[in-house]
Amino acid sequence: MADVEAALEAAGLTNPHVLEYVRHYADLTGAERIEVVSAADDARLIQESLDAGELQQAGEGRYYSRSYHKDTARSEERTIVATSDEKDKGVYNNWRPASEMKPLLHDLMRGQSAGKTMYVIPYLMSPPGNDLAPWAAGVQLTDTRTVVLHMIRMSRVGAHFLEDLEDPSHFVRAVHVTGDLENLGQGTPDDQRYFVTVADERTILHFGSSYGGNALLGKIAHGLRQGAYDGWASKKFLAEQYMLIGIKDKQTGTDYHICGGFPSASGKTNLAMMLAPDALGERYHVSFYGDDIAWLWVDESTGRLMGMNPEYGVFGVAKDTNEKTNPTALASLDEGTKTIFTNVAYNPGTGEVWWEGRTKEPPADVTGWLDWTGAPIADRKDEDDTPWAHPNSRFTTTLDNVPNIAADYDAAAGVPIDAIIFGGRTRDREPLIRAVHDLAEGVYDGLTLGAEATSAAEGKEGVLRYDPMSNRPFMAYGEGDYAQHYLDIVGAATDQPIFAHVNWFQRDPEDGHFLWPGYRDNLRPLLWLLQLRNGEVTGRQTPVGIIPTEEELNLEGVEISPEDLATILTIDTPRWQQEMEHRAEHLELFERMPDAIWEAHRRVADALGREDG
Ligand code: GTP
Ligand code: SPV
Ligand code: MN
Repeated sequence: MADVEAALEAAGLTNPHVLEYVRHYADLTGAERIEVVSAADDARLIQESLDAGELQQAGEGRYYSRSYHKDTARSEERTIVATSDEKDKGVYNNWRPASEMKPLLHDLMRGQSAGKTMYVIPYLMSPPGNDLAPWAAGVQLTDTRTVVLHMIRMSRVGAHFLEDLEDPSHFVRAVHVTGDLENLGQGTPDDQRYFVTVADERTILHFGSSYGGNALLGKIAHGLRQGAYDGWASKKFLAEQYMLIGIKDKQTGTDYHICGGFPSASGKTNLAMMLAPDALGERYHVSFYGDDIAWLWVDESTGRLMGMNPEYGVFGVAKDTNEKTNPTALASLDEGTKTIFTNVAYNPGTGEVWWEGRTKEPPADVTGWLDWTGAPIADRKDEDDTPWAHPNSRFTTTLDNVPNIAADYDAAAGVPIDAIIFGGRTRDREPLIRAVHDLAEGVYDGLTLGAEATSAAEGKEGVLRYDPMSNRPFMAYGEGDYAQHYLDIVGAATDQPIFAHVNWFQRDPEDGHFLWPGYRDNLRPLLWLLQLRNGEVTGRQTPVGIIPTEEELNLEGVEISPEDLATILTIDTPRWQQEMEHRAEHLELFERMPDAIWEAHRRVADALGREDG
């Protein structure tokens, strides 16, 4: 048996509550060795993974990995929030009693680490010293070395984060056991996987995957599900699947901050890494604070709504990342960045990687190229047009590799929030941008976000569904209570942010092309939003918010036809009237939905009704 105490002590981890927790799970899983890791262990662990064949070299200072072919995305069905109070049951959180889930997970994990090392990862999901740091400390246990390497990139890792806690018992206990991936019945009625957050005990128990949000427990499980629950239970904060950016107007010297939620694989990373379009680059600069998670709170001394990114890295979608769409991303995953690629196409002979949309055509010379499953491209039949890379293949890199990282991203204070935006893949109805000044209408708009699901979750791509606040897969407690908590937190701020709904994904009904060029040009509607907030433009009032006039949008250098532009700046009233009926049904699903949200719904529905005149 492993000597837990000696391992922790040698690593300077003396917190007795950590010792008790690690000892418990080392006993339960039967781990043979304990190894406490810190960020400084990265180079050694990389070398060990290379030697063991878990990683391969992808050029100088970059690495390639492949996950088991049935383990390539989050599983929403197998993800559960458990507590001891049935009142926490929502529509989307797959609530189960803690008394049922804990023994079940313990049974699944029992003895699974026999002969293996249990890595102990002390981490912090916030900039050090932040107001919310007391909810940000955690210790992940894992049996998989590449999960450690991902955690080192995605969160701040080191024993000291657990040594200086005000309440030494107040940290998240996050246990990850991979299990025998080849015998877990993924996607069958006999599925053995369980990804459980026991939210009222601040304990995360994930069994049956070594991929992404299923396995890196700081990110989604703590940063979103546990964070959301803690924010509500403490009445102090919101934890949202939001990107967070700064926009500097170099002419006036003003800094703005915008955060916002788009569902998984719908453009947060791309927006956060946005390079201003050439025509606007002299005047504006976009800086990256976060691309996937933001925690929001009100600063007690200034009364302002503040935001920060709890993460330390980027777990980005590879597909369609190229020089034109996202040069910033390419720089952040260049050689020497220690980026880890997962499930892209790989050429072991040359160390090159490739994914759909990296270049227009795949490499012409297929010699040596392997698809994401490891099968040689050269052996493919001519008619085989399956993608070389998995659609949810990703790159993992740290924030300090991101060229537009904000100078103060690591500062304790966080940044004041001027605007909150929602968006998703919506092929019709939703215009380029529509702004909403009223808090309840903004929250209502977020709650009724409808979008196409993506391959970030198993078996869901293209399905149209409501995804409240882009948080559907990460909801931790009842949606009505969530809406009230959101109104309370943002409502307590002295200077209210403006809300907006954006859509980069409207398509031509005939040939399917995207009407808006997107990517770098997405800065334009955001600049309009800030001008609207400043009273510099007035836009055009519609029943569903204020939309820009063509003259107000800075379109210098944009390639778009007049017809396409007119479509994305138009409200299709009959289509919206239909939508309102679906929204009413959607909101009725939730218990304790605040009156203010229903009132907002009725105001919008009435305004649409009046359009018929
Ligand atoms: P998660 O990490 O899963 O939460 O995803 P995300 O929201 O950060 O999505 P990301 O920015 O990685 O984008 C996902 C996909 O959408 C990528 O394939 C992008 O190339 C594509 N995409 C992003 N922005 C745009 C845009 O403005 N227009 C179009 N057409 N595609 C976009
Ligand atoms: C998402 O799916 O929204 C992600 C990727 O950010 S994962 O970490 O796998 O959840
Ligand atoms: Mn995400």
